[in-house]
Amino acid sequence: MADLKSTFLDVYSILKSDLLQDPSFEFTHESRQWLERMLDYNVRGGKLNRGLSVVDSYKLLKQGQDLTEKETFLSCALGWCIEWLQAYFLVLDDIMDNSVTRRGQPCWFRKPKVGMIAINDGILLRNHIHRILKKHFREMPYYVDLVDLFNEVEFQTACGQMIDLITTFDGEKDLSKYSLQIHRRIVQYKTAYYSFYLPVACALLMAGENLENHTDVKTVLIDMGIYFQVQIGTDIEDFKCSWLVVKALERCSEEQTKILYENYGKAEPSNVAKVKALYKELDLEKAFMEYEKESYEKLTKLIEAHQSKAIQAVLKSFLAKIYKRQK
Ligand code: GPP
Ligand code: MG
Ligand code: MG
Ligand code: MG
Repeated sequence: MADLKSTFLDVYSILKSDLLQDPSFEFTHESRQWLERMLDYNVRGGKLNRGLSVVDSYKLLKQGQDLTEKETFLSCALGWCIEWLQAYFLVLDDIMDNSVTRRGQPCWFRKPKVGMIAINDGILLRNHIHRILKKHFREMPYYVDLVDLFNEVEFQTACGQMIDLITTFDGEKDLSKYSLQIHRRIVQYKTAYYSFYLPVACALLMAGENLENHTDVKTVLIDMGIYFQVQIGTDIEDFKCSWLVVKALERCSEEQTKILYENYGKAEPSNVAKVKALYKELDLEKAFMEYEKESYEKLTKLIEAHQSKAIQAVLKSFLAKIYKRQK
């Protein structure tokens, strides 16, 4: 594992140096320096889970066969394309959300001398994905499918971001439009496609599969992605449409609904504390544990019904990673 990560990071250095020498642009020392700093801050700085899972998934699809050097390089490069995609989303999302920190550091647009240049950096990060694909995958029979996949997933994520934004900031704060259904749609489009489906879809394409034959795999992964967000989404201060708040709304008495309306989406610790106390009163922890158990059992059944053992192994490795997070 430590070994895979260092291989993965070596591939980053190669991809970065390609981009810094891209023959379609005449770099100056200054522009090359800007780009390198921007990439190291936003792309390399992540946890790399999504990217590494392309390599893991591809290995599992190869059923223990050793990967050739080229296969290792290409699966790492695809993993990095997902990391680039995520960096692009997060750089822009932090501006839209007016966030302060990301991964314990200032958001990129908060850095001195960056500001709104971060918007263009986001656009560049998006373009880099297609520079990388063109350079390393153009000759592959699955090149067109790969380009199409990245475009589809980007489109779905931007639509998810749209419904997140228009639900969360609709002039005034209105909890009455929040429901499990809207919560599900937001997290499905905003994170599940690019975080869960995309890595496996990349590995499937590399293994020569046709994605149209794998809609069942997509369904399972999207469901896992939704569960993953339920697990981590709290966001009381930001007035987010989280699973917890919609579950709370389902269970509230009139009196409790009033407390929720008065305190949800406010930054003051006393308001947040009142919402948390209400969650406790409503026993949301138990509701969550029931939901978790149900979804785990449902997903396990779906996975075990799959005809391919190799694909079962890929899906099970995802399942194991997310269901042990909080334990
Ligand atoms: C992060 O969601 C947003 C995305 C991953 C998608 C952004 C898409 C764009 C087209 C820009 P969040 O704001 O809920 O997460 P965080 O708390 O990490 O900012
Ligand atoms: Mg955000
Ligand atoms: Mg956001
Ligand atoms: Mg958040």
